[in-house]
Amino acid sequence: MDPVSESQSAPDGEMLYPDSAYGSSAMDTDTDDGRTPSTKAITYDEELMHKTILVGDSGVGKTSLLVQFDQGKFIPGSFSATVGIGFTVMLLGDSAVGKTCLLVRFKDGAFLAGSFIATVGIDFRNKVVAVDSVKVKLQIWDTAGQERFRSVTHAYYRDAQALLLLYDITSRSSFDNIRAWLTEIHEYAQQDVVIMLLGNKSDMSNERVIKREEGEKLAREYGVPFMETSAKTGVNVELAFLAVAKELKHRCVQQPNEPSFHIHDYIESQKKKTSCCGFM
Ligand SMILES: Nc1nc2c(ncn2[C@@H]2O[C@H](COP(=O)(O)OP(=O)(O)OP(=O)(O)O)[C@@H](O)[C@H]2O)c(=O)[nH]1
Ligand SMILES: [Mg+2]
Repeated sequence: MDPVSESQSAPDGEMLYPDSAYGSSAMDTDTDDGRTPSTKAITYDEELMHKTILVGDSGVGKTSLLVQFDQGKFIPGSFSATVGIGFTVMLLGDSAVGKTCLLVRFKDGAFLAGSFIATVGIDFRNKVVAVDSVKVKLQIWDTAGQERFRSVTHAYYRDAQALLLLYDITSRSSFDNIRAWLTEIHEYAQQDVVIMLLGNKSDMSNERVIKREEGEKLAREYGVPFMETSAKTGVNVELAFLAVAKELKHRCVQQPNEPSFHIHDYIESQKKKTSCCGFM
C-alpha cells in the first residue's frame, strides 16, 4: 500500500526551531482526534504542560486559527479537510539511534546526513497513509533520547497508540537499554499500546555489533514485532509505519467480512517479499 501525501502542504516560510533537526509545521498540528502537542506550548516542566483541543464543524477554520497562532499569518487558498481517522505514534530509544532520521525518511523520503543534532524535548510531524483505501493520519512524536528529557516524554506516553522502539545495531548499549525502555513503557503507556522493536542503521554492516537474531530473540521474549531498518537507505522504514497504521486502523474500523489483521504475520509476509527482491 503506497502512502499518500498529506492533503495540506506545508506553508511557505515553515518555522524552523533552532534545536530541532527539522522544522515543525503548524499545518501538521491540527488533528480531529484532538492531540495537539504544539511545539510552542511545550515546556520542560511537566506541571506546566497543557493541551488545547480545537473542535468544531468542518470548514469553520480550526486549522487556520492554529496557523495564525503558530506562525502569525493566514494561509489563503483552497480548503482541504483534515482527515478524520488519526493515531499517535511515538518514537523512543537512546539518543543517536536514529529516531529523527527515521521520521524524516518516512515523512520526506530523505536522509539527514551530516552532523547530529539531538532532539530537544519532543517534536512531531504528521503523515497520511492509505490503509485499505481509508486515509489514516499518523501524528508521529519524535522524542529526545537524552536522559535529561525523560520526564518530558513520560508525560506523552499515555497518549500514544503505538510506540516504535529503536536501537542502533552498531551500539551495544542502545540494545542493552531496550529492556529499561520496555519497563518504562509498561509503567507509563496504555496497556494495549502497539509496540514495535526496530534495529536501525542496518546499512552499517561493517560496524554491526548486534546480530539480527539477538533483536529477534529479544522481540520474541516481549511478544513484539521486530525488523531492522535503515533511515539512510530507507529499508523497512515505510513498512514499519504502515504495519502500525494497519494494526491501529483494523482495531478501530473492522469492516464486515474483513479478515482479522495480525501485525506479526503482515510484517513477516512483507519482509519476505522484500528479501526475495534483494533489498534486505
Ligand atoms: N548510517 C546510518 N546513520 C544513521 C541512520 N539513522 C541515523 N543515522 C545517523 O545517526 C545519528 C543520529 O541520528 P538521529 O536521528 O538524530 O538520532 P536520534 O535518535 O533522533 O537522537 P536524539 O534526538 O538525541 O534522541 C546522525 O548522525 C544520523 O545521520 C541510519 O539508518 N544509517
Ligand atoms: Mg532526534
